[in-house]
Amino acid sequence: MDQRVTWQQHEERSLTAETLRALFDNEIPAIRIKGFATPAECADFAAAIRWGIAQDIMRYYSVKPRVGYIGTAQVEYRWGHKRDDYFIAVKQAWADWHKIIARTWNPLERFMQTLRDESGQDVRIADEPGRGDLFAGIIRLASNGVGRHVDYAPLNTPDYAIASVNGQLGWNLFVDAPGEGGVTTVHNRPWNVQPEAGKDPPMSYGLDDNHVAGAEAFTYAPVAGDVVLFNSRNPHEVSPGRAGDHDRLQIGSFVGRLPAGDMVLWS
Ligand SMILES: O=C(O)CCC(=O)C(=O)O
Ligand SMILES: [Fe+2]
Repeated sequence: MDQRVTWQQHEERSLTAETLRALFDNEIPAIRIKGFATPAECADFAAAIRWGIAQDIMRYYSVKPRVGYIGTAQVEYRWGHKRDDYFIAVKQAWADWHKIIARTWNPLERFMQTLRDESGQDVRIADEPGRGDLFAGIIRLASNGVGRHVDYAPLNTPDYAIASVNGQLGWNLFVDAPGEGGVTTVHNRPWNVQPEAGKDPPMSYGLDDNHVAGAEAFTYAPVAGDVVLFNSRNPHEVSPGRAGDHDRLQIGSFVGRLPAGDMVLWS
C-alpha cells in the first residue's frame, strides 16, 4: 500500500457488502452498526462483565495505560512465547469467556451472523492447522484509553495461519461508554514496516507521532449499543474517558479477509 493514501469519503457508513469491501480496502474510515444491541441487552452484558470483575476473571494487558480484559489477545504471544503457551491461554480464555456469556447473551455469535447475512460469505473463528481454534471475542474495560498501535497479522504475526489474510478490521460493541473522551482516532497510514529475516516483527504498540505525521485522521465515539468497525492496519488509539464518568465496556475481535473472500475472527 502507498504511504500517502486518502479515504474516498469521511463519514461513518452502515454495513453492506460494499462498505465492508471498501473498509477492508481502506477506502472508507469506519462502519457503524447503530442499535446492534438494545439498551436492556447492553445493561445486561455490562452487569455480567462487572460480575466477572468481582470474580477476578478480568486480567490486565502488559501495556500502559491499564486495559482490563476477559479472554486473551494473540498479539501478546507473538514473540517471546512458545506457541504452546498461546494455545494453553486460548483454552483458559474460552473457559473464562463462557462464564460471562452464560450469564447474558452472545454478541460474538450475533456479529458473525450479521456479517454472513450482509456479505454472503463464510464467517468463522480463525484456526491454526493442527492446533485448533484461536480465541475471539475479547471483553475489555478500556476507560483509561489505549495507546497508539496497529493490528495487522501479516506483519505482526507472520508465522500463524492468520498471516494469510489480505485485510484486517477491528470491531467492537460498546455496552457502556463515557459521555466525554473514550474517543478512537484512526490514522490513514496503513502499517507497512516489514519484519527483518530471522528477527521479531517490529514493535507496533506505543507508536509515536512520526508514524502518523501528515496522515489524515478519523475519530469515532463509542455509543452503547453500537458496533464500530475500522481498518486495524491503520494506527489507532483511544483517549481516556473522564474520571468518574461511565466505564468504556466493550466486546470485539478482528475480522480477517482471506483471498477467497471468506472471513476469520480472532482477538
Ligand atoms: O475500542 C476501540 O475503539 C478500538 C480498540 C482497539 O484498539 C481494537 O479493537 O483494535
Ligand atoms: Fe487495536
